[in-house]
Amino acid sequence: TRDDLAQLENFLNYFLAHRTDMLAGASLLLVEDSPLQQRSLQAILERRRYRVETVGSVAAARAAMTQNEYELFVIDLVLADGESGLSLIRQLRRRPEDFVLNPIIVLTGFHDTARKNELYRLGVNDYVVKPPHDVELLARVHNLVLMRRLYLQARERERLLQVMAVTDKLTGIPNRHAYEDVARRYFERAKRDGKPLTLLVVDIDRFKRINDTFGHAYGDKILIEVAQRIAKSVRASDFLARFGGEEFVVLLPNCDLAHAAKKAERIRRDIEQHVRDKTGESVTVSIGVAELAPQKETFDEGFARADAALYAAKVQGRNRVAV
Ligand code: GH3
Ligand code: MG
Ligand code: MG
Ligand code: MG
Ligand code: MG
Repeated sequence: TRDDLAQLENFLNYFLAHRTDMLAGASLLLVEDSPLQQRSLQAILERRRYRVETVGSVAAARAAMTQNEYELFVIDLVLADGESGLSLIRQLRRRPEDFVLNPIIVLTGFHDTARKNELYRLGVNDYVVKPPHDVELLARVHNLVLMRRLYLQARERERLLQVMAVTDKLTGIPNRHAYEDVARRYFERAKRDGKPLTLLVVDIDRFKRINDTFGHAYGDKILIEVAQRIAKSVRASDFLARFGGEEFVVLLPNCDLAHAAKKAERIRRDIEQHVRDKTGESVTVSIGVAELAPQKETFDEGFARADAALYAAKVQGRNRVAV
């Protein structure tokens, strides 16, 4: 009834007023061959400030789709020259996520159940019989645009959380969580393949003094520099992570103890030469190296040997590599 529709319109207005950012400027592709229908549909949709592009044929729709991304497709079934919107619908339903990413409303004069069912089976999201009522069409359009945007928002949030979970915020390199995961996998692989796997534990020397002398923020800056220096020295197959405070770990697959010690020495020298504090004094690191023995020990036991080597390097005077 008219009252119901007025109420629905009120609701829609309320909804839109509070979710303008969720629906603002949505881009729609209207595939409709009748100029008269084109004008009236466009007027309805543009009243809600949707950006509507209108095409009259399958070919024009295909061309538009290669140029632009659309948040919703409103597709008429019978197009000019006896063409059918079905081929477009099939094209828009190739991947499972198309149902959400390429929502489709079929707009048609047909309203028999068999046809409706066939279209739903093809994966269209909605079906509106012509001539559509403004409010109904807009409600359906809003639902689908909102669904798509919420989905993309959730997906992006999920992606960000996944990255955040494994990244150290300060230095941007993998964090301890990532390290533990990767270490377990590298260790299992080395055990299986019988290939060497070595571990470096890198600890900045007298870092507390840097913080105490120049402040915590300056200490952070040094931490970032050291992380970047180490990152530059390791290969893509090597795995660098921030283990904790001013300690880093590097996993070197297919690298034996002698090579790992050489690599550690290069890292040590590189930092000594290139990382300096405000007064021009070198920032240095001590590095403990251990080749893990996956056949004979657990990862933690191997780690303990690298950590013991690091302790030895500290005791021996710092700024050195110990095996
Ligand atoms: P050593 O040569 O024996 O390793 O001495 P050290 O001072 O480096 O070692 P210690 O473990 O005594 O101190 C580490 C310091 O690192 C203490 C802590 O405040 C600082 N630290 C840990 N995490 C951060 C951080 O994220 N930012 C800054 N600026 N400092 C940190
Ligand atoms: Mg038509
Ligand atoms: Mg310490
Ligand atoms: Mg230290
Ligand atoms: Mg430490």
